[in-house]
Amino acid sequence: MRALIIGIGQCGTKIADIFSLVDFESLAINTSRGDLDYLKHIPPERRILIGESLTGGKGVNANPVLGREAMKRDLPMVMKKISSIVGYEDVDIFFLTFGFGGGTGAGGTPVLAEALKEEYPDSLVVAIGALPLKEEGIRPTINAAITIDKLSKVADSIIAIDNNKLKEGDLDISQAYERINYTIVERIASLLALIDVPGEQTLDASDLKFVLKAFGSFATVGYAKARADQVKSLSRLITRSFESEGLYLEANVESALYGLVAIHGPPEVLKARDIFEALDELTGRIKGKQIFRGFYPDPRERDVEVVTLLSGIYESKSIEDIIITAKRYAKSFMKAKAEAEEKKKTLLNGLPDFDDIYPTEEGIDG
Ligand SMILES: Nc1nc2c(ncn2[C@@H]2O[C@H](COP(=O)(O)OP(=O)(O)OP(=O)(O)O)[C@@H](O)[C@H]2O)c(=O)[nH]1
Ligand SMILES: [Mg+2]
Repeated sequence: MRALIIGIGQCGTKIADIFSLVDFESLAINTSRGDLDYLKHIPPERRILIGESLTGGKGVNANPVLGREAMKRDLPMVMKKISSIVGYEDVDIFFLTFGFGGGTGAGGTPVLAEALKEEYPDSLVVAIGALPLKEEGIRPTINAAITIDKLSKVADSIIAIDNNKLKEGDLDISQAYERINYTIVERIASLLALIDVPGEQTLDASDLKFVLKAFGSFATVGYAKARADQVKSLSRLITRSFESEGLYLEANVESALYGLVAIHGPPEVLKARDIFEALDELTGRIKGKQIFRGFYPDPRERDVEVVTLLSGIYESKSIEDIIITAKRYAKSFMKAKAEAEEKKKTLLNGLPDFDDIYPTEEGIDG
């Protein structure tokens, strides 16, 4: 199972940088030279500055039109770099990490996703994006809504992380971002660590790809962990992994089409009856009724860890809030713009040109 992580924009490259720390192949792309310099773990030759001719390396200031243009202009350079990293061994999944609310990530990610799908038709492209905080205002919300629309047409799945879930703790914003970024990496890394490894009943890359190939709908990764000697009910732990406390997205898990559950822990806790009971319940709850499962008994392990991937989700309050707010704003903005244009036309209508007022000077005509 081979994954390549590509971070776009500041939020995305910060997340990719953590992936690099835990030994994933990662690449950072940004319009801001300063933000690229700030990364700690991705080696300098894997940091790509795009749109320099457009922005002078200073970022795009939350303007996705510039972010899109920067990615388009430098796409040949970006694709060449990716091809040199990919080499002769196939990549199963490209994970694109980014913030939905900014300019570089929101504008550039759909352009790159489309190019990757074209160049690597057998690989999956999965977008992992952070949704803006409500307090950030209308612009990030618009950026997010339009980017969701674009990605839903090119990506295989969109794993959206709702930053509004940050507010549930009492951390300051940068600590809170940090926490959410680590959580994203921990979840995806735990999931990928259980693919293609020997076990009782295991998951392989094709299972994971099947689940994530969900026509640009939403996916979410849940997680639960407990000390083995404190697990009273394995069924409860599995259930907890896919309930909202585990997910960072307000979503109706019952609208999911596919699921994948991986359980890792000491053999005496992984009792077949408990596992099947919990998985039966989950299978019954989700619309698609298809759950892939992997059990990994490990005598050295003292913790029980459950990773749950649900995909094909189309009901999410986090997403709906953004789309509805963006549509409402767009409608009133378009109306205000049309009124302004109409007003200008009426106001200026009937003015003469200079020539109607000033007699032609001798010397101009001949
Ligand atoms: N989870 C998380 N969200 C972040 C982080 N940094 C920024 N964001 C969110 O991402 C959005 C801003 O995206 P950025 O990545 O900063 O913007 P960018 O893609 O670099 O684009 P420009 O700065 O406009 O060039 C906002 O909605 C923030 O809430 C982070 O480290 N973690
Ligand atoms: Mg930036």
